[in-house]
Amino acid sequence: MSSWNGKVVAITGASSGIGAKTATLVAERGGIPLLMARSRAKLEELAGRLGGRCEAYELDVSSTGSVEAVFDRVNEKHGRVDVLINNAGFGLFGRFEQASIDDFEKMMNVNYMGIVRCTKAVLPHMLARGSGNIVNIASLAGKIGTAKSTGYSATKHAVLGLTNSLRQELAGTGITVTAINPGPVDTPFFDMADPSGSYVANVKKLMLTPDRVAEAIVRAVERNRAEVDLPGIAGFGAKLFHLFPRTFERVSRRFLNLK
Ligand code: NJP
Repeated sequence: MSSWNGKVVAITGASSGIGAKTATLVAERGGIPLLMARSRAKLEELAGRLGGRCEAYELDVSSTGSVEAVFDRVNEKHGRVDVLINNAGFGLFGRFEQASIDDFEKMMNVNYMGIVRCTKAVLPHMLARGSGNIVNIASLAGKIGTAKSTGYSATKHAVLGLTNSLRQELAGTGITVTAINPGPVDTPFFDMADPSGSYVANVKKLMLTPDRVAEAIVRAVERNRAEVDLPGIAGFGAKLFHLFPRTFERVSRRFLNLK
């Protein structure tokens, strides 16, 4: 029997891309995916397709009230969340001087504060039960800065700081904390991040599929992995960057300026 069988799995950003694929895999393995995002119609359509015990919850992770109300309902109904997959997020690429303060605030409020809000909503219950998995979808952008990504990259650096610190705090509690760091993934993310399509054209050949990222998320939970970089070779690049940052920046300048 799959280790997902009967597990209550809350997935934010489940109306599209990586979140929707992850929900599909969880449902296939016998888990109970709780699909969360703002687009109710998309969630209901996916829940209908997945069938079984899948549920849809309209959720805006940028609102503390919305997060508290949704997780209160979940706790009333299920009494627990076994796995929280903090996946909701978006990016707006552009040069620093052209990006508005509002863009910086909105990305941080969803990508980083959204994770803070959802994690706060489930953690007390996980601690009381002495078990749980928290998975944060960060990014390779949380490890290496690239041009036109000052706002987005900062949110993902923040997510990794949170993830690594929380893992230390929760050691020995029975709760695991995992970071998933993909490179570019072929999802509707780029409709907003790269409306001109120029970045997508530059990295099209390197793009991961959302299925591959979803598989990695599921496997990371099954194996209690602390962190997964995708693809692995890009993770090696991130390690080189941390060892030799200035040399790496010099040698990889063209690659770090594809947006
Ligand atoms: O993007 P997309 P991905 N409250 O646009 C939801 C990271 N990542 O699957 O609310 C609640 O298909 C939105 O739903 P809706 C990325 O940073 C990506 O690629 O209905 N939900 C939708 O379901 C993000 O953290 C790439 O509009 C909110 C989902 O988020 C995660 O992967 C590379 C929300 C976004 O689905 C999933 O992105 C990488 C809110 N306020 C990391 N705002 C990549 N694609 O290249 C948005 O390294 N959502």
